[in-house]
Amino acid sequence: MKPIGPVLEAGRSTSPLVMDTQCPFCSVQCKMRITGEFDGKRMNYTVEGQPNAASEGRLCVKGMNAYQHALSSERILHPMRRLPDGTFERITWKEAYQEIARRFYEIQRGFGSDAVGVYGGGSLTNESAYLLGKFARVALRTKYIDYNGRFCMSAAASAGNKALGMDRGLTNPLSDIPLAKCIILAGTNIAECQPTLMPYFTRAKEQGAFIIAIDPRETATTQMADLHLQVKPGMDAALANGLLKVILDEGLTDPAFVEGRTRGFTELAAHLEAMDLGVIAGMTGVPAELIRRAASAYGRASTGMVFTARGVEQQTDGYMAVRNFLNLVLVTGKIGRPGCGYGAVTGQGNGQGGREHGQKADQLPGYRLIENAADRAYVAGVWGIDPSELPGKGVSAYEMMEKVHDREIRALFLMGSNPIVSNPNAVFVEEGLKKLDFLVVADMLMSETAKMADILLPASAYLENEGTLTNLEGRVLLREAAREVPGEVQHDWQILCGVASVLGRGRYFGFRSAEEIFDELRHASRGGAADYYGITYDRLRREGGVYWPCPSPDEANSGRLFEETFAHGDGLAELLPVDSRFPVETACSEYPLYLTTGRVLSHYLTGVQTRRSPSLAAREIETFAELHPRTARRFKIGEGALIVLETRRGTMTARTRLHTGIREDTVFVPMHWGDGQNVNRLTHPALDPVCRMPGFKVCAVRVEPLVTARADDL
Ligand SMILES: Nc1nc2c(c(=O)[nH]1)N[C@H]1C(S)=C(S)[C@@H](COP(=O)(O)OP(=O)(O)OC[C@H]3O[C@@H](n4cnc5c(=O)[nH]c(N)nc54)[C@H](O)[C@@H]3O)O[C@H]1N2
Ligand SMILES: Nc1nc2c(c(=O)[nH]1)N[C@H]1C(S)=C(S)[C@@H](COP(=O)(O)OP(=O)(O)OC[C@H]3O[C@@H](n4cnc5c(=O)[nH]c(N)nc54)[C@H](O)[C@@H]3O)O[C@H]1N2
Ligand code: SF4
Ligand SMILES: [Mo]
Repeated sequence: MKPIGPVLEAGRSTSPLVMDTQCPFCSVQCKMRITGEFDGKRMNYTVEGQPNAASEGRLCVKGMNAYQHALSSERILHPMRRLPDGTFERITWKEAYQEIARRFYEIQRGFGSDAVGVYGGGSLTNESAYLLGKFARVALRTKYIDYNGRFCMSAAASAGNKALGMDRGLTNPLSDIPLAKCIILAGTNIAECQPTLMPYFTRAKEQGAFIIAIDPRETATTQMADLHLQVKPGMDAALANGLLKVILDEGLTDPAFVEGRTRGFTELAAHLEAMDLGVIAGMTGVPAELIRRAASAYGRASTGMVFTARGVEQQTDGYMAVRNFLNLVLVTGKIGRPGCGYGAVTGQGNGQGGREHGQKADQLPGYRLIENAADRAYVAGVWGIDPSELPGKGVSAYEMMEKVHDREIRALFLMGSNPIVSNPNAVFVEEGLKKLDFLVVADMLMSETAKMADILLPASAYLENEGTLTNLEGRVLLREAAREVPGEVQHDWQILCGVASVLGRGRYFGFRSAEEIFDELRHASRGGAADYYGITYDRLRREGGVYWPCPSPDEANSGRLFEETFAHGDGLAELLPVDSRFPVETACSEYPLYLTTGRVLSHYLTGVQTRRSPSLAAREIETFAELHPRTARRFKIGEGALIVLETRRGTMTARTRLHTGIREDTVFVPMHWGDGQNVNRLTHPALDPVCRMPGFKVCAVRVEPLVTARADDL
C-alpha cells in the first residue's frame, strides 16, 4: 500500500508517489495513473490515462483533476458531532457508534423499525451498495431504503426490464458504435458528460454514420450531429411517436424481427395509425419534415443504435418515453447484432452496479425483487435469516423525503449523496431534513446535507477504497486502493459493519475486506438477472473487466445481449403503445418559459467534489442561466446580468449566458451548485407513476432582472 497522500504529508515525501486508480466521476470509469512529485516546496501532480477497454486510455478534464478534491485539506478526517450552534466537535469512533446505536434504538423503540430510513448513492462500490441494502434490511430491519440513482436511471431501468426483460445500460459493447450507420442521441450530452466516449462516435461518422441529436438546445454533442431535432422540453414520447409513425407509414419496419422476436405489434400499429404527424410536429416543436428525415434515415440504415439519457428519462413520463424509443429499436429490428442496439447512458461511476444489488426500495441483490417470495427466500438463505424477517418494499427517494416531512421517517442514515441539492423541490426537502430527530451522514467532504448531520462519519475516497464498479456497458471493473486512508477515515463498508455491530447484528456483518463482501454478493446475485457469480477479484485482475451476466467462473460474454432471445420467459420483447402527453406543468402567462436542467463539462452532480478542485472550479465558478438573446430582450435582460428565476416552488438567482442555440421558450440551468444557486429550489416534485422519477427536465418558470434599473438602460 502506498503511503498516505502528499497534501496531508507535504514536505516529507521525496520519492514519486504513484497511484493507479479509476476516475471517481462518470460511468465510463476511465483508468488513470496519478504521480505526485515533491520539488522541494510542494507536490506536483501528473495524471495519465491508462489503457482499458472503454476509454482506450483517454481522460477528460474532470479525470485529470480528480486528485484535487481527494487530496484536499477539506477532507473530513475524523468523526464529528454537531453542536447546537451548528459547529462540529471532534469525537471518537466509539462515541460516534454508541450515539448512533442509542438514538436509532430509541427512535425505533418509540416509532417502529421503519422510523429509521437509509439513503445511498451510485458512487458507492458494488460492495458498499450491496452491504447498504443488507444493512437496512438486516441490521436496521427497515423497509425505507432508496438512493440517488432513482433520479438517474429509474426510467430507463424500468423500461428496459419491461420491454426487454433486463436492464443493463448498453445492450452492446462500445466497440459496436463505429459499426452503426445511423445513431440517435436522445437527451444525451455525451460530449460533456462522457467525453472520453466521443471518439467512438467520430469513428462512426468517418465510416458514414448519420447522427441525429434530440435536445432543446445546442450542445457540443448536437454540434456533431447531421440532424438536430430541437424538441420542446418534455415532449420526447410524442416525438418518438412521430418517428414511429413515419417508419410504419413508409414500410421501414423489419417484419421478420417483429414477427419472430416481439409481441404487441398489432396494438402499436393501430395506435400509430390514429396519429397525425402535423399534430405531433405542433406538440413537439419539431417540423414534420425533420421528423420524416430522421425516421427515414434511421429506418433505412442497415445498422443503427439509439441512446437515451436524462433528457428523455428525467420526465414524469420518462418510463413511457424510453419505452417509445425501445419501440423504435424493436420495430426496425436494430438490436442483438453488430452495430445495432439500445443504450441508456448510465450516469454515475457505479450507476449501473449501484442499482443491481439492493439499494433500491423494491430490490434485493442480483436484481431480485423484495416482493417476490422465491427471491426473498433465496437472499434470506444467503444472509442466514428467515425470509419473514425481511421487510417489504419501501418508497422511492423523493417519497422518502415526503415521509421525512410527515415525520414518519424520524432518523436517516445517509451514505454517498447530497439530497438537499439533488432532490426536486429542494426547499421542501430541506425543511423536512431539519425536522429529523437524528441524521447520520457518511461523506468525505462537507456537503450541504452533511452540514445538517448530527453525526458526521469520515468516509474514504476512491483513491483509498478498494472495490468493484460496473461501467455503462455492464462491465465490472476492480478499482484497487491506491493509498492508505488519511486521518481516522474508514471505508463505507467498515462503517456499515461498525454500526451493525453496535446495533447487535454484528454476526451478519463480520467482513474483513471488500473482497469478502464481493464473495457474498456473488452468491446473493447467483441465478438473478444481474448474476455476478462467475466474477472474482482474481479474474478481474487477470482480465481487466468482465461483463455481467456471468453465471460461471469459466465463462465470458461478448457484451452483446439479445442475439437470440430477450430476457422475458417467452424470449420475446414487448412493444407498447405510448401516449403523446404534455408535461405536468406547462408554460402559462404567469410562468411563460420552460426551465430545463443538466450539466456542464467541468462539474460533477451537486459539485461537492468538483467545486473543491481549484482547476475545475476556475472553469465554472458559479451557476448560469442559458437563454436565447430574443428571449432575453423580451424580458429586458442583458448578457451576464443577474436574474431571478421563479417557479411555483421557489426562486434562485443566476447570471445569464445568451446563446442562439437554445429554444426561445426554454431556459437551461446546470445543477452543480447549492444554496441560493440550487436549481432544484425551482423544480417540480411530480413523479413518474411507474418508476417514480421526478421531472427534473421541465417545469414552468418566469425570469426577471435582479436589478431592474440596469435593465431599463437596455
Ligand atoms: N460533466 C459531467 N458529466 C457527468 C455528470 C456531471 O454532473 N457532469 N453526471 C453524470 C451523471 S450522474 C449522469 S446521470 C449523466 C447525465 O448525462 P446527460 O443525461 O447526458 O446530461 P444532462 O445534461 O442532464 O442532460 C442531457 C441533455 O438533455 C437535454 N434536455 C433537457 N431537456 C430535455 C428534453 O425534454 N428532451 C430531450 N431530448 N433533451 C433534453 C439537455 O439540454 C442536455 O443537453 O452524466 C454523467 N456525467
Ligand atoms: N435539477 C436536477 N437535479 C438532478 C439531476 C438533474 O439532471 N437535474 N440529476 C440527478 C442525477 S442523474 C443524480 S445521479 C443525482 C445525484 O445527486 P447526489 O447523489 O446528491 O450527488 P453527488 O454530488 O454525487 O453527491 C454525492 C455525495 O457523496 C459523496 N461521496 C462521493 N463518493 C463517495 C463514497 O464513495 N462514499 C461516501 N460515503 N460518500 C461519497 C460526495 O462527496 C457527495 O457529497 O442528482 C439528481 N438531481
Ligand atoms: S469524468 Fe468520466 S469520462 Fe471523464 S475521466 Fe472521469 S470517468 Fe472518464
Ligand atoms: Mo445520474
